[in-house]
Amino acid sequence: MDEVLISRAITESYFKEFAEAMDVDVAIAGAGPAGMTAAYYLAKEGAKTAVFERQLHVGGGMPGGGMMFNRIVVQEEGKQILDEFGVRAEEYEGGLYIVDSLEAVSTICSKAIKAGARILNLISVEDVMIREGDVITGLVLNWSAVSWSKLHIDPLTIKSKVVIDATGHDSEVCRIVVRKLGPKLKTQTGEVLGEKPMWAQRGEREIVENTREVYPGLIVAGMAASAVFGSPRMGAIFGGMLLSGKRAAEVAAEIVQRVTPL
Ligand code: 48F
Repeated sequence: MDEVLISRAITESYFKEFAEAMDVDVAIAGAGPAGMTAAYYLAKEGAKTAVFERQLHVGGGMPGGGMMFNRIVVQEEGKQILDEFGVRAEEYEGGLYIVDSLEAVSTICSKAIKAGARILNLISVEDVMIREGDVITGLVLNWSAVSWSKLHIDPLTIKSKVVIDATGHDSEVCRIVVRKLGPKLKTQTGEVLGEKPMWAQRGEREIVENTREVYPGLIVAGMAASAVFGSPRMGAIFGGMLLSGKRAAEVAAEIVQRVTPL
């Protein structure tokens, strides 16, 4: 067995995928439940989709369940998406279902990749790329290890027809846009309004309404959508994240159609 052959297999395969991810229909920042669900629905419909995840692990806040108990709760609408993924959900009471968070994360990730989405972990989105009219046309990426170790190393870029900010509570891509391009988001103030205290029912309702194009070429999904539009957090109920991911895929597909020359 040739060790160098093993190394060559890994690097050649990886860089082929990375090169393909450099020009995509949809680039997604964050492989939490919202980002991976969006990636699944987009890839399933044939959109070239890449997800960039800062951490070693995927799933964002999902594997940790509620306060480290690796269970999550979904309501009926969220369960329908889990049914489609083949994730088991056991009826609890009050219209709620209980789900093993590790089964959910691993299955959604697997479904997204098998549908054709590329998920690249240990890569951080550190900026956006723009063109005339300040339209967002891609992402600026660096290895997470570079920022963690504070190395002074320039990033690389990828091009996309639309970007989805699925970075969770920090809504990092939207905050970068406000910092660099001014308070021009489609919110009341043009800025990130900031997440409100816990109110699960309202948070779950508003997250889907908040999943939209917040800046030309930029959609916001999942907890980032709640944070950007100033909606309440909802804790360890995850139906809204799945529904928001699905909605983000629909909005992204419309934008891809709009900007793709016939
Ligand atoms: O935080 P996260 O799980 O966001 P989500 O998909 O789901 C939120 C829930 O987990 C939970 C909740 C439920 O009620 O409130 O918090 O909206 O996943 C976001 C992912 O984005 C990654 C981060 O590591 C996480 O895995 N991320 C954040 N910033 C960046 C990033 C960045 N700049 N570049 C790449 N990945």
